[in-house]
Amino acid sequence: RRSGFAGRAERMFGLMDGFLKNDPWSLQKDVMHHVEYTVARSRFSFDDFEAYLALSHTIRDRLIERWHDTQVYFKRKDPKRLYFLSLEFLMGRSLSNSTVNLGIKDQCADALNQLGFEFEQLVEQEGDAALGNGGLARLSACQMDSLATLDFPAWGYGLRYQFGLFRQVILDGFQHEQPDYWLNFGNPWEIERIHVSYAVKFYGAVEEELLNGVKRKVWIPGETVEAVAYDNPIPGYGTRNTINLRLWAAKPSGEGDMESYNTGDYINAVVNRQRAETISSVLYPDDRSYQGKELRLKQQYFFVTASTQDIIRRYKDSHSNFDDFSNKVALQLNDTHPSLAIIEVMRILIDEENIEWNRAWSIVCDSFSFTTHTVSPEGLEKIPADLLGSLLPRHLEIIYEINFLFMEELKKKLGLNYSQLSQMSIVEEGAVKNIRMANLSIVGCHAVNGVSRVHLELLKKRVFKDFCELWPQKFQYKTNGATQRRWMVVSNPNLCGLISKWLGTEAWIRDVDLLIGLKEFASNTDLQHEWRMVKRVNKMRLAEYIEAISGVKVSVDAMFDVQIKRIHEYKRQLLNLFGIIHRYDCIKNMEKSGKTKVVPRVCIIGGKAAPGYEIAKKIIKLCHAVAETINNDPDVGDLLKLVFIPDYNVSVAELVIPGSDLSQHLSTAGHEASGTGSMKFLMNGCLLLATSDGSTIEIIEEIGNDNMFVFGAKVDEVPALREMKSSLKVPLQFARVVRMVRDGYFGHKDYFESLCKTVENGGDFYLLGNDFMSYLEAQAAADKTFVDQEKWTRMSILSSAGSSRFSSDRTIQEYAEKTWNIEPCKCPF
Ligand code: 4GP
Repeated sequence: RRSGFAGRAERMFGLMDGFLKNDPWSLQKDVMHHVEYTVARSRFSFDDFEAYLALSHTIRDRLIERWHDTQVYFKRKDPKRLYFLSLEFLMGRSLSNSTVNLGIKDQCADALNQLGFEFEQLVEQEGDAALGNGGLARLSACQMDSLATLDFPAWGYGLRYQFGLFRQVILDGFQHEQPDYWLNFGNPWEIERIHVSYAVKFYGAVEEELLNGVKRKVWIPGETVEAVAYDNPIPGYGTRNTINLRLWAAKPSGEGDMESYNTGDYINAVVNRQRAETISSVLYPDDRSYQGKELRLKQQYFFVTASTQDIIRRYKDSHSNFDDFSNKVALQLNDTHPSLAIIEVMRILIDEENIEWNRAWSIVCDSFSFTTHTVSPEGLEKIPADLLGSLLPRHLEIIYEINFLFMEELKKKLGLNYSQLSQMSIVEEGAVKNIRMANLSIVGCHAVNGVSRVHLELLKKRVFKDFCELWPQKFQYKTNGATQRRWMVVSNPNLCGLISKWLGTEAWIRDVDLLIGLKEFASNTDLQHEWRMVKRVNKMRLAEYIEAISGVKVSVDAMFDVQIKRIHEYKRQLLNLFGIIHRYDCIKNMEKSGKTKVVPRVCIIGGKAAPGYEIAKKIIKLCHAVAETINNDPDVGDLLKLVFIPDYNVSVAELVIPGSDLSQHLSTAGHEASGTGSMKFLMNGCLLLATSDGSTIEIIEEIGNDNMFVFGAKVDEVPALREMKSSLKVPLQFARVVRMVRDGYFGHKDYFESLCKTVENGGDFYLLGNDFMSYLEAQAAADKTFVDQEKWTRMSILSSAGSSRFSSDRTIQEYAEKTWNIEPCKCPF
């Protein structure tokens, strides 16, 4: 009956854009409806936040409609689907992005204007969905946008943390962490699916059972909770396709109710059950460091089992056996965080679906692929075997079995080379026995991807050397990308208008290769003039923001020089600060006449430090201490300002990037797997000052060395420099700035001592001293170019023109063809 109705509806509405209309009048009517009946405020009196909620519900209705059409169509066509498993998604705000992708932003703005509201102001009412830490998490969000836009039949799966990444509050220059209550005022962008829920089992024991004469393992759990689905529609741009990001929340399970209540301890029983919710309560705020905590493991398994149960249920809805599983299902692991999915699918196939081991294993290997985001072996996740065995006893057995078979296979190939066998083993023996999640992922996946070309080279040479030699065909790379929809269209509408005007089309928003067309106008004085005007307006907006948050007034004639990213020693915010101190010192010691030649700078730094990362927190404090001195020094005035932007997140980036002239990417070569911030700056015509590292190497190839400021040791040079670092001569300028900090020029002498130590006496692991002079030269070149505004603007236009390779559309297209083997499935109505 349902399909009959669907067929009729399709005939009735087939050529129409669904039930809901998108002209300003219809939108306005729907907004008023939601004010009155959803937000439950009088239509004669509602404020900006209530208007935001009503508008969001209006958009959400349209998203749901498209979502339904897309899912019905996918179901009918039954294409191979991609399931993207990630423990982190940094989605940011949804309102602006959704209206852009639905192509109804102007209509919404009109509708609101007539009601006396400003669209841009309502956008500001929305908090960020910050369910992730940094690069890896924002990459997932960009890739979801590209998957939807390119019409791929994909689903994202993740965890619906009640508290996202902590809010960074700065008190007296020190970082303090506060909880992110992002769900407190409701979230109009999600759809709660009470009926889509799965039981999640923990602890207990494994027993053997005889079923029809066959021995079977049965896991008797000690605790059961429920995973409930929350769907977040992800609209594509210029298509009706709207895909799903399904996030799981933990709820107490209905099972066992009677038993606990009968004990008489009713209150305790209820309270204990409520504890189930803690599983999805908080995001771990560390990137690239793993502590083997039980809660983290619970989160991983919770999200993995709910997702795989859901995926298998969907597969079984239209298939009677597993013969076609790997032709219909691609499972992508975003880093090792979801790698228990390999074991979970194995467990379901052998224990619940009674599939024989070898067949199950080949289904698993054919379906799974994995992307790693790290360059260092220390960054790889390990889980203590004891912990895993107590929480997931059956899974540990399966891991041991997989490892046993893998070791047997290896022995045949490598002989009894025990050192190599132990390196490659999934189980790390030692005082504490650990499960190496990366080794498990490599063994259980048909493809392992790095996130830039040099990243793959490093994996081959260092991190996964033995595995690369064993299975060279498994290892590939897909250079990361960022979506131009959010990072250009949403965050820099003026620049987009200008680009479309000069290209004579908006088609580049879907077909990003068209951006290269800007190249031929790079020297055109009219374009250059308009280009500078757009930048100036964006800088004014940023200057207002800076004044509002810090009280510091900055001049838009100065060069806006930005470094925004997580605070890490390898990202070398400290190098930036040392450069700023050097600049300050030079200005202080300059004659008056010399000062007229100084290019004024506004240095902007933003980023969060992991709560337990002491050195990173000291870097934040140093930034504030230096800013305090510089910004209040009348000798310096507008020649130099330093501002720390607190609580850096996606929306802050959307404001800062379009208003930047120069952006810094300073990682010690060989440490940044890819880097995606640089791509967003590039798209927006900000010049890059960067080391040859990660994806920057490919950016240099694309736009040329002379269109950016490259400095520092190269990837291949770093290991030798590190060996020699205790004998390397530190430049005087470097020694001087470090001494200024050490001697208390910026106060807090004792507090900064350990920070100074990280770069002194041969301890300079990240080679700040080595790269310092080259860094200053690059900075001087940037100053010199900035004075020549024509040249600067030309380089800026060429940066945008050359950015198309760094769109996540390109990344996703490559994954689709080379790793997932999926094809577009475009919803026709
Ligand atoms: C980051 C990498 O550090 C960065 O180079 C890369 O661009 C990004 O992933 C996306 O691939 N890693 C993380 C992490 O964010 O948590 O390991």
